[in-house]
Amino acid sequence: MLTRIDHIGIACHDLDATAAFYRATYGFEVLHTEVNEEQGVREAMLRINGTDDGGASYIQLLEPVSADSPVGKWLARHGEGVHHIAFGTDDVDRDAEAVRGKGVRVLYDEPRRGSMGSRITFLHPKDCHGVLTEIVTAAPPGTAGEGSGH
Ligand code: MC0
Repeated sequence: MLTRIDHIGIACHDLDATAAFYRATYGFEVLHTEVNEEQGVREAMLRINGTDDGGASYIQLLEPVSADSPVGKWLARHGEGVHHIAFGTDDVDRDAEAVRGKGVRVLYDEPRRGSMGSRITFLHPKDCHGVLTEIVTAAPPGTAGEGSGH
């Protein structure tokens, strides 16, 4: 069951400058940074609040590592802005299959590695009224790399 907004992913040209904006404007601090080569991003997670299920909600800043990555292509066409939303669940495998059964294209056969050791999959934006949608199960407490990954 999808129980929370895990994060909102925001595409940006300069991760450090964008993080500085969020810090100076709202007081949001970067909890974690890492490079995810498979996804083609350098990313920063800004924790906004805890949630009822023990999880948390984040702003995720995404800087592409190459022009032909999903975020690089998105930036070239649309410029900076909201790239995707991610719903949190305790079981991404189960919920991805449930969504697939409703005729929505799930982009991965098996969930892949996401931020802070999470397991993630994506739903095709053309099947979701134009919104690239992610489903994510956070790593169990104590197993994720909080702090700077790379
Ligand atoms: C592309 N489209 C989008 C979109 N990206 N629509 C809404 N939101 C987005 N973010 C639309 C394009 O405008 C285009 O529509 C159509 O989809 C095809 O786009 P394309 O540029 O030709 O690209 P494709 O088809 O090669 O790839 C699109 C697809 C890809 C969504 C399949 O971007 C993908 O696999 N995304 C999932 C992975 C990802 O985004 N990783 C980066 C975040 P028109 O109408 O113009 O034809 S990594 C992350 O978030 C992590 C690490 C984490 O959360 O832990």
